[in-house]
Amino acid sequence: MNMTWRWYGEGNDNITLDHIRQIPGVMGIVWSLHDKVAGEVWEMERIQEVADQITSKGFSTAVVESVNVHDDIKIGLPTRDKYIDIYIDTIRKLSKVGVKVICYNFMPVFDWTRTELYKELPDGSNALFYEKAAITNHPREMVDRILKGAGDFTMPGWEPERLAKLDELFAAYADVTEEKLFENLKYFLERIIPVCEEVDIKMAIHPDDPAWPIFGLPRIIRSRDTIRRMLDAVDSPYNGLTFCTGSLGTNPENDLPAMIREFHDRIHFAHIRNVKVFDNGDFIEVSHRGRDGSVDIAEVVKAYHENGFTGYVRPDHGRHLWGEEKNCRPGYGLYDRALGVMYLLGVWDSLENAKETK
Ligand code: CS2
Ligand code: MN
Repeated sequence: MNMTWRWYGEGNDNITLDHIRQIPGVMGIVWSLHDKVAGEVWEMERIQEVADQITSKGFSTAVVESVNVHDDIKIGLPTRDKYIDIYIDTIRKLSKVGVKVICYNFMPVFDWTRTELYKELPDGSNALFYEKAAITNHPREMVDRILKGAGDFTMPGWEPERLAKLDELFAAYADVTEEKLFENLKYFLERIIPVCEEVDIKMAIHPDDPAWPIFGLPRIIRSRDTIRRMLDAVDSPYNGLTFCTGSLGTNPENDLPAMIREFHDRIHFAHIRNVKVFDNGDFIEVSHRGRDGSVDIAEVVKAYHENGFTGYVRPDHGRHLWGEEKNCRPGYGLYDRALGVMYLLGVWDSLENAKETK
């Protein structure tokens, strides 16, 4: 288990690399050029600059999250080849600075979706919340609420410029069924995976969050069967997964430890976090501790351990603690994620110790 931490970059994250250095066990930084919108060229100088900042503090640059996929690729428009060429150019450039895994997603229009960013938990902390009944047929309402709640912080997948054209985007996806979206993903993978094999970068698709279709848009990475289908469609170790327990865990029917046991050799990046799912389908993000939510995090770590997992791991989101919501990006405060790192490493180390004393 190779522990990492998502960092939004100098001047774009109140948490510095020097802070992160003090969290025990963190070896790598999960990074990106966060000002780039999907389809834009990534210049080598910019890539090199961030990679140098990261390595100068002793961290690895091995994981990039995300290189976002342009909507034209997801929709399957004729312009998709141009955007796939740009994607390939980025993959090649990233391979020159030690990148080994690229996390991305194939969700139409929205990346993760929530209805509240600062829902108070019984202990007075607050966290991202999803209220099923609040998802109406009017995505505009939800978008406005989320963007307003985030204040000055930019959030990946929530680019205001792109979402300003919501009606056009929805119209463009009108004919994209689940089947069509899957075909478009396959087309994309068939073009990029040979390059990934050549430059030794593994692609790791992030599951849909939440793990069901919303606003009538198809979602294709949300369960054991949909994941199996995607992995089999392009059967290369370079076509792999970001296994996010927070996203897949929104559907209690997903047996996460069983999925890890089945897919471990294709999981290149593990997002580990807990969610508490209510009977009516609402869910809230909670601490990493298993008993605080619906995901048995210790069992999740055990499933990785059993399979000798050597891939990259990060605590995904955290609650906002001790008033930090005023100066952190929603879900990406310092404290709860740092507690998460310690919980995950605590479980891992105890499993390792038990193995040694056997
Ligand atoms: C992340 C996702 O913050 C998060 O929820 O796990 O936004 C993730 O970065 C993207 O889906 C990957 O493309
Ligand atoms: Mn995730």
